[in-house]
Order: sequence, then structure tokens, then C-alpha cells
Amino acid sequence: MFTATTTAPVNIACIKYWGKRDTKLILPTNSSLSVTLDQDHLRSTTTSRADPTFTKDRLWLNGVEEEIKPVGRMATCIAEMKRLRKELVEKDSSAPPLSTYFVHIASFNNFPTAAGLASSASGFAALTASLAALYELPSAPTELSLIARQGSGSACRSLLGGFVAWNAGTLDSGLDSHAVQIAPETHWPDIHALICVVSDTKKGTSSTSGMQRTVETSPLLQHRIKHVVPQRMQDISAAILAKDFDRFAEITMADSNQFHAVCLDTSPPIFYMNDVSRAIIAVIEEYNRVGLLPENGGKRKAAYTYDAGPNAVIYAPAAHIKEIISMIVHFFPQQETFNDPFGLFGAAGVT
Ligand code: 2P0
Repeated sequence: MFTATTTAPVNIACIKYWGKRDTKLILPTNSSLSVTLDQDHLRSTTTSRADPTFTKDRLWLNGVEEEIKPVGRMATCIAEMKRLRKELVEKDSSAPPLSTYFVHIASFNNFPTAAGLASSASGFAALTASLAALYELPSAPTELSLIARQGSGSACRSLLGGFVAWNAGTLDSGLDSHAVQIAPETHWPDIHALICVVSDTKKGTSSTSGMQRTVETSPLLQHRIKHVVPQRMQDISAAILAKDFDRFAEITMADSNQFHAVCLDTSPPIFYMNDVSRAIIAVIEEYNRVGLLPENGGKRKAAYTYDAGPNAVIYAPAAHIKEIISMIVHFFPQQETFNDPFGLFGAAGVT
């Protein structure tokens, strides 16, 4: 019996991925950049097992068996990992021929699935990492990111810690569409992420179908791809390397807002934020307006960002976290407005 267990954390994008130029290989229309949260809070844990007695590949998500569709994303990732194992065995004939055995894979999330909290990102990253461990592959995270990407685009970024860019790439093969680390988690440990769970129910429009509709119908997306994201990728990378939170926050909030504008520019429009999400934006904007006054230091103190769902992620330096939590709890008393069965509200993912 051969078995391996690994975990992979959630990542939260500051420059959003939204749109594919190749839906099979999962090649994006623009580069993106995210922060990988630390392993303690939001993560997927995946165990893979290969055994000559298994009669087919099988998968369990949170204890429930899911079908592995023959030409689906899961099957692609498994096949790609078996191909790498086969290559390894061809070089070293003493290595057991694990790629010829079927695998059983069990994955658990410690947070609500499909609530806009990037479960597919950590899920496919953990799957790829656990098969890499099972097959004892020497591959670097960037190399593995090429495979995780084919499970779910954003998954490629969860294979690396800290601040991670997914370069869109230009090749039709997708071989240059991979994740690279801009800075490790140790570079800027002062940044914290507050996850405000506004709703933990499954979202209405899946990212996969939503972004395709945007590619087909939104003129704003074309402007974003050509004229906005390339400069933002450079600017936010520079802000991260310089630990310039004010600039990091300015770009992160602008990009979240443009991503949701692009959703609204889609036909029919897609709405991911709700009234509570928008009210949190108003609170953070006001907090920053006061912070930007010369007598208060002239800098932004927090940055909100929203993915394909209503939940807010607030990035802030450690010094402001307590104040932000009291402010959010004051304006949004949890019993009344938050359904927080997982106790995630206020959980700081420190990177
Ligand atoms: C991101 N999102 O960059 C953006 C921001 C949602 C909003 O990546 O079709 O689940 O599996 O490649 O990776 C969600 O997209 O989509 C996503 P697929 P995925 O984090």
C-alpha cells in the first residue's frame, strides 16, 4: 500500500483571474496575483493511495464519493500525474510502477465549500501535491502548478506560499502559464487577512460558467485585459516588494471593484456581492478616508477584496486588525447579520 497526505491553503486574489482563452487547458485571459493564506485556517487536506488491488480511480470529497468524469478536470490531473510517475519509472526501473495502479483519493476542506472561498483552489492544489508526494516526484511547485491549473485555474497559485503571481503566458501549449512566487510569506508577515463570512451558502453562478459568459459578452473585460491588468501586476508586485501597504491596498480594492464591474458588464449580469458586502466596502472606504487625512498619517489602513461570492476578505497590517474587527462587529452584529457556523469570522490568515 502506497499512501501520501498533504494540505494546501486557500489563496485570495488581489489581481483577479476572470476569463479563459483556452477552456480545456485552463489558460487565462490575464495574469493574476494572490496571497496564500497560512495553513492554520482555511485548507484542504488530501490523501492519495495507490494499490494494485484497486479496480478504478475513486474520489471522496468531505466524505462523500464523487464521480470522476472520464474527460473531466479531475481525470486530467490524475492522468498528468501518472504520466510524470511513468517518466520517473522509465528513468529508474527500481521504482514501483505506481502509475499502473488505480488511486483512491479523499479530500477534506475545513471551511464551507463553494461559498466563494476558493475551495477548488486549495482542493486541486492539495490533490496535485498529494499525488506528487505519493509518486515521489521531484517536481518544483511551479512545475506542479501547470497541472493544478488544469484542475482549476486559481489552484495553480495555492501550490506556493506568500505572494504568488500566475503568469497568463502566451503559448498555446500552456507551458508558460504557471505560478511563481513574488515574495515568500516571511517577507511581509505583518499583513493579516480577515475573512468575513457574509454567507456560507453555495453561490448562484459558478466561476467557470460566469467567466465564460463574461469573455463572450463584456467589452469592459477586453479593456481590463489589455489596458489595466498588465500595469497593475507590475505595480502591486513593486508594492509587495517595498512593503508599501497603502499602494497594495489601493490596487487590491481597485481590482476587486473592476472584477465586479466586469461581472455587471456581463450579459445577463452577474451579481456576487450583496447589501452586506457593499456595506462592508463603505465601512472600509470611510476608515481609509480618515486614515488618509494628513493628521492621521495619510495612508490607507485596510483593503477589502471580494471573489465570486458575497464574503469579504480584508487585508490589513497587524496594528489595525483589532480596530477593524471591533468596527465590523459594531456595524454588523454577528447574531443578526452573519451566519458564521464555522467560526471563521475574525480568523486571521497570516502570511
Ligand atoms: C481569482 N476567482 O483570481 C478569481 C477571482 C474568482 C474571482 O479564480 O474555471 O474557480 O476552475 O478555472 O479557479 C475562480 O475561478 O475557475 C477564481 P476555474 P476558478 O481567485
